[in-house]
Amino acid sequence: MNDTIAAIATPLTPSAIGILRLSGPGSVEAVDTVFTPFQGGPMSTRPDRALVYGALHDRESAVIDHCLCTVSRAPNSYTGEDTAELQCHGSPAALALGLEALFHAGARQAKPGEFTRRAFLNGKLDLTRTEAVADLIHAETPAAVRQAAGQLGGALADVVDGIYDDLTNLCAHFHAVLDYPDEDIEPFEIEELSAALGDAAGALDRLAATYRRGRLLNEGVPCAIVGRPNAGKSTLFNALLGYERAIVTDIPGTTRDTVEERVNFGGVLLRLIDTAGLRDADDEVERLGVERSRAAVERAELILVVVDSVEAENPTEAGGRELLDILHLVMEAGKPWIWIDSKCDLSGVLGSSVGMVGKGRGTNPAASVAISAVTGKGMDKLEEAVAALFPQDTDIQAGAMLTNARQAEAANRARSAVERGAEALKAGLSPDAVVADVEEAMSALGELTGRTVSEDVTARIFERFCVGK
Ligand SMILES: Nc1nc2c(ncn2[C@@H]2O[C@H](COP(=O)(O)OP(=O)(O)OP(=O)(O)O)[C@@H](O)[C@H]2O)c(=O)[nH]1
Ligand SMILES: [Mg+2]
Repeated sequence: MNDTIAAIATPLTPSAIGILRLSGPGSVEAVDTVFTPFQGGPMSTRPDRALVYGALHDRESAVIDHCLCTVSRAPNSYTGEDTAELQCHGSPAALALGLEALFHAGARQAKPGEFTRRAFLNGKLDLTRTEAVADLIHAETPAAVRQAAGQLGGALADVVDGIYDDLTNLCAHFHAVLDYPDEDIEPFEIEELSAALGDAAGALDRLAATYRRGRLLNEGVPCAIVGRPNAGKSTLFNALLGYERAIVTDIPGTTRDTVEERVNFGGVLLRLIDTAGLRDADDEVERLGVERSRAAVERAELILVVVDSVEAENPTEAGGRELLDILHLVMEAGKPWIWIDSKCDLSGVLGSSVGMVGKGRGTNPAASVAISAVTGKGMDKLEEAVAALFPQDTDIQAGAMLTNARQAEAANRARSAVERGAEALKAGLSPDAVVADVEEAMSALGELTGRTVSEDVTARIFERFCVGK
């Protein structure tokens, strides 16, 4: 970690501002080589965090920009090392020249996430906070931003550390009793111990339960649009995206393959999946498409069932049968679903036709709305229905949710270990056995925050970062 890294920290596209960033012991010296303040002495004579105006030059000393420079010295910086930043005009070509000049002055190209990795290794951020940095950069909805910002502020680390501290106390008392039998230390009452383990298990349960919501918030809700051929699925898909992504024709069987796109709808990040119309297809390509539609329903967390309201006015027997098959499939998936009467500009339906197939058969839809994807009528009702299914105001504090598989796995492992400890205690096993379980739970929680974590796990975490962060 003793070398100096540099990177362009902003996107490489012409923009108002572009930032060159440095971290490592040679940072200040490197900016002194490439940057000359218009007034006063070099950056090495300037205090931390002062913004200094001057000229940036390339390795041949030709001026390439007028920019601002600031330095923050160890340990009071993002990475905990000496750092410097050059705030230039956002010209990709000028930034590239500036970066090259910094390399010439002794820095090397930073790897993705290397600044934040150094911050973690120097104890500036625990692992939940470093993950929050990546989450914040990738957040696509206001709710995801608030969650990531809360986590960056330590909300998740506080919950985990709270449980960790309780378990530490428990272990410490145990060891005191076991290791110093002659001292006059009050032995643990079994009930007291069992209550403490119960509290920890309850807290870990609540923590583990936040994962579903946290995951959907960060990754988006997989949302399958299904229905019979020609029902208007692709038209709805395009209307939700706001552009003509999927092909729409009046020929049944237009969509052959599933198409997936992300969109923020009603504050909910949806991973919309347009599917091939579900029917008994003779054609091999369509049949494969229908299989994919079924698979999409199985992995969806929200299903939009599109029913052609024009057709529903003159239902055919075959059409009714196909619709029932679709409803069976949807109910088997056991996920929330919304009944959508499409093309209401043509049929004039105002309410919904749910009655037609018998409401109450299996699971009811969470909502039913009549829409016209062409005129936009009813789309606001659909938005409300989706927002109501994934409410943003929950009693979980912003940032105190588990949002990725790594965190959830560690929390579950901690929970199982605590439960095992509680069982062992009930079964009358020796305190040593209980302590071993509690220590295992602590080690799992330590992985969550990064107190105890292996090198390859951290490497995987930082792979998600961009260069310059
Ligand atoms: N007037 C009107 N026409 C619509 C509406 N939605 C869809 N259509 C028409 O219905 C036809 C079928 O629409 P698609 O969106 O391709 O239907 P689909 O469900 O994707 O069909 P497949 O891909 O074949 O399964 C097209 O001619 C659309 O223009 C609507 O809200 N109003
Ligand atoms: Mg289609």
